[in-house]
Order: sequence, then C-alpha cells, then structure tokens
Amino acid sequence: MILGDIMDYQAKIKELTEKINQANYEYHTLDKPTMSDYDYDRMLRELIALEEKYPAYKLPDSPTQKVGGIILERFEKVTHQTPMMSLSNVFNESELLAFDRRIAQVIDSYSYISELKIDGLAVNLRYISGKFVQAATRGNGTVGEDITENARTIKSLPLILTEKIDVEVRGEIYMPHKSFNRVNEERLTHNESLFANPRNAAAGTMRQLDTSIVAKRHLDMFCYTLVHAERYVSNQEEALKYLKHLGFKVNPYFHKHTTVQSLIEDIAHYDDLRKTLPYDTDGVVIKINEFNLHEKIGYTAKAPKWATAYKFSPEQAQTKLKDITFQIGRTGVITPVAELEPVFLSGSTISRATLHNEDYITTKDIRIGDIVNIHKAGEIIPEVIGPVLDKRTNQKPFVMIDECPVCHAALLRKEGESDYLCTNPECPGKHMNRLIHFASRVAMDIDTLGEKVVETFHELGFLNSISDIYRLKNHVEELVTIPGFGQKKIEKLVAAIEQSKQQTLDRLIFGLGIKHVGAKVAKILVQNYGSMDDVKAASFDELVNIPEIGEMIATSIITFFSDRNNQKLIDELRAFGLNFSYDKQSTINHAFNGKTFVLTGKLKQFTRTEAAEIIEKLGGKVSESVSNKTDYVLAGSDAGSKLTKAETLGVTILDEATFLREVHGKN
Ligand code: 0OX
Repeated sequence: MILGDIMDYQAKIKELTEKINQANYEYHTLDKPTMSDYDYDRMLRELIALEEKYPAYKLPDSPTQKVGGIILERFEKVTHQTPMMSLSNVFNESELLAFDRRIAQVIDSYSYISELKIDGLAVNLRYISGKFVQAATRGNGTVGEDITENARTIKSLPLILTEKIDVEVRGEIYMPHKSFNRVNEERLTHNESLFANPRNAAAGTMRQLDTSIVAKRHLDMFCYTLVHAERYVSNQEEALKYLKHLGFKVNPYFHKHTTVQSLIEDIAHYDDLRKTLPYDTDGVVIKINEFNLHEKIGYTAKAPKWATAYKFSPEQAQTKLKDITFQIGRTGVITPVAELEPVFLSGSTISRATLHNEDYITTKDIRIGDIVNIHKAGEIIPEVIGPVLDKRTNQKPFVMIDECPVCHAALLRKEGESDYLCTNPECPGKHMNRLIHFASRVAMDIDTLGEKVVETFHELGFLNSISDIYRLKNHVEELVTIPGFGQKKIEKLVAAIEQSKQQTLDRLIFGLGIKHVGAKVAKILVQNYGSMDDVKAASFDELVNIPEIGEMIATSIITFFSDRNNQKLIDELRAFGLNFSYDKQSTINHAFNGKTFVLTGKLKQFTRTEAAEIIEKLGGKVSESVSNKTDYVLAGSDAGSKLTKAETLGVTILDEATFLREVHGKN
C-alpha cells in the first residue's frame, strides 16, 4: 500500500464521518432530514468497511458507534459532581399562584420560562474538551448509574460539541410513541410481558447490558440545562439556545412570561399541544429565567425553590359502556372487553377498551349501561378506570359468563388465578387463533395462510385444527372453486405449507401456542433438548433447572404435553413429516457456545459481519474491545492494538484457518 492511498482513506473516513454526522444531526436533532435513506445507508456501509480496514483512523465521533455492539457486565455507580435535584409539583392554578406569591415575596422583578416536562428518565451527560465521556442516571440524586455505552447509541446525543468545553448537561431520555408501539408489538409476538408505558420502556431499555438492543429501541433525548449554566449565559432562555448551539437536541416548545396570568394561559395551550406530540409529557416545568435570582430564592433539601412542575391531570374521557363482550385468546383465556359509545381521547376515537378480567370489573363495580371514565394506559392502550357513580341509574351488577362465547363449553377459573379458560380442547375460537398464530410470520411463517384465509377455510369446514393445515393438499379441487382463490393461489399455498415442514423446531414449538412459551423460551427448549420427543418427555425438575425457565413455564409445558389432544396433534405432525429435531448446525455443544469473541484485522474468506454471524449462530457473542472477559480473538492480517492487548492478557488467538476448523468441529 502506498502512503498516498492511506492518506486518501484517512481523508475519506473523515469526510464520511462528517457527512453522516451532519445528516444524523439534521434528521435526529433538527427533525429536518436532508439525506435520502439510500445515500445514508450507502455512506454508513462504506464507513464501516473503511474503519474495519483502517481502525486507527476511526474518529472519536464516528457514527458507527451508534449501532451498539458492546456487552456490559454490570452498571457501575457514579457519584454526581453536582447533585441532580428533583422538582416540586403544583397540580392546579391556585397552587401555581401560591408558588408565584412565594417568589414575589423575595424578588421584585423576574420572568418565567415554561418548558414541556418530558416523561422519561433524567440523565447527566459529561463532556471533557467537548468530547462525550459519560452518561449517568439520576439514581437517588447523589449516586446514579453509568449508562455511557447505552446513551452513546442515541442518535441525537452529540459525541463532540461545537466547543471544546468541559461541561455537564442534563436532559431527559425518552422513548417516542412509534418506538414504544414497535417494541411492544415485538414483545407481544414473543409472548413477553408488555411495557406499561413509554417511560417504563425507556427505563427498562437503559437497564439493558447489550447495547445493540438499546440501539434498536430508538430512544431519543431532549436536553434542558447545563450544570453551572451561569458560567456561560445569564438566563434559562439563553441556556436553551446555547445548548442548541453546542449540538444538543432541545425541545422546540419553550416560552418566556413576565406575568403569572400569561403563564396560566400557556399551560392550557401546552395541555392541548401535548396531545399532538409523538412522545409523552406529564406537565410543564416552570423556571425563573434569570440565573442571578436563583441563589436568592434558594433551595430546599431536594429541589430548587425557583422552579416547579405543573403536572397535567392524566387524560381521561367519559362515555357510556354499551356492553361487555368476551374475546378468547389462543391459549383459551377469556378477556372481557368494554364496548363503548365512541369517544375522542388523546388523538384517537375509542370504541373498545380492556376490562382485564372478572375481578377488575367486580372490584370496581363496573356495570353495563354505566357512564365510565376511560384513559389510555401509558397513553396507548385504552382502559376503563371505573364507573361515574353519580350518573348511574338502575344498572344491574356485572355477572361473569359461565360458558365459552364461541363453543358454549363450560369455563374454568383455576384457584389463585384471575383468568377464565374455555375447557373445550376442541373450541373453534381457541383453534382459530391457534391456527392463525401457528401459520404466522413469527412462528411457522406460512405467508399465504394469513388471518383472512384461515377464517374462510374454517367457515367452509376445511380447517379445524393445526393438523388440517397439512391435509389441505387433499382438497385442492374443492379449494380452487372458492371465490377469490383459484388454481394458482391454491398451488402456491400448498407449496408454502409443504415448505413449512422444514421449518426449525423452535418455531414449530412456538407455533403450538403453549401458554408462556414465546419464541425465546421455545429456542431455549430446543437448545437444551434437541428434539420434540425430548422436550415432550422433559420432567418438571429438569425444566426448572434451566435458568430461563421458572415453575410457571415448566408447569405449562408439562400440562400441554400431558393433554391427550395435544399428544394426538404431535403424532399427526410427525406423520406429516414436520421437522422434529433441532438443526444440528446451531449446536449448543459447540466449543464457541457462550464464548466472547473480538474480531480484528482483515479477514480473507469472509467479512467481519459474516464471521460475527457464524459465531452468533454457534452461541457465541462478539464484543468490541479486548478485556479479561474475552475468550477468543479472531485475528486477520494487519491486526493492530486489539491483537497486542489480547497477547498481553493471554487471550486465545485464532487465525482464520483455525477458526474455520473450530467452526466445523474438526479440532
Ligand atoms: C423535563 C425537565 C426536567 C433542572 C433545574 C430545575 C429542574 N423532564 O422535561 N427538569 C428540568 O429542569 C430541572 N427541566 C425539564 N424540562
């Protein structure tokens, strides 16, 4: 390589870093996209490749850091150099007026700044010479946790400021509604518990040790103050502008007021505005604008006296509960649903809301015909809060149904549980949902067998159980006559069904719809047992010995496989030729399983991404930096400092040939 070329690569890395960072800033901080996704992806890919080749030229503000890839052991404690105070609250106009009077007693002339109160998690960011060095949670205000690597993945967090200053900045990390909905949808498909609201989701995400997961959750942040802001500017309005100038994302809504009356009007305006925003807010923060007045007004032990939070009352609406209907899920659980007179709430019209279960309804004494209060739990899922008793006329108390809304079989409520279950193993309602789940993208992925097709075939008597899916090929002549289907479509469907027989065992087990067994647990089961028969034969004690499996999941698995109808289903699926053993390639016994790798240098036979995929498939992890937690370093040619560090620490170093032999288990 001639020197001139290397110089070119260095310059290219710098140019790409600057261009991508600028595009990131315009997109994520200013909300004004300037670059197409296509150009962005192309440049980012080029930069990743160049940085892999010439790691020494990777810049400290490289946008490639925003994709995560680091796996932490734990979160270290951080003692805040300046404690993070909390805020006092006011809940209505008179409390706000009292707050203002207390200020007026000590100060003659002042102005307020009103800001939206972002409902997320407070964070302190430290910069040295304009370089991002640490992010910490608030914790108890004095000691928080180091979340630097997780915060680094937030696209709007600047890694380098426009000025080389030592500074601490405070802000709120939050999860936008779009990300929240996506994360919960994903959790639903994996049978994982849902986050109650975006704030919990943001906090839960920040507690992740795997930064790649954090990067995928698309958190965002707004900054609102600098520690010792008075060293840079003289009031809050200027502080917000200065933060913007430094490169931080600042919420665009902040207003200056010279009278408490205009502040009160502004709060009403904010209460309307917040319903249109794509993130949660829970109030308005009111601050005395002039910094030179702060000391004079003073502090309590916990909070400044020159600021307060006006808390919005949670959004609610009143409407009539027209009826209570019941839905049956694929596990047979019956959920009561409120059928409401349509009402507008937090940006959408609501006509149905959850009532959770019998106990929820009876404890709150919710009755059909009542006027009820509803709200959006986490501002997303509508929920009935309770009846408006003043408006009750002569409604009768709620009585839970005692038979399945679909098949009319008896319902059973187990001791200590709140859910009712349909006792009919052949319940079509249960089956329909089970069938839809089995064929779905996240399970067996039979893409031509969607919800509508399942419903139609069920109505016409072709599909009553999962096994019937594999019998459809015997009915082609009849199926092609169904309006909207035809020869081509049915042939495609039958081919997709045949193809699904090769689907991996974990997807098959997930597809069976065993209560509490999501995609992740299904994978763990097949990794531990290797075949359907061994999973089926597993004992309770064996199951609970697997770290990720608790008593509830174990009981559910045992119950499922002890059921005669399920045993019949398994036998039928075996006879149809479905894949009952775990793909040997991804073997749990592989030497790389559970091991941590660092990749360095240039590889010949595959890219680093491909090598990482191989390692992950075999149960290993790839981390960015070499430490005493590293098990192997895969070193290509021109490996640099990572190789030296690995040698110093005595980490096993694999060249490409040895790596490949190990992959194939030939050592
Ligand atoms: C928020 C928020 C929180 C700093 C000094 C007084 C209170 N959640 O959006 N805190 C503050 O300010 C602190 N401002 C905010 N906008």
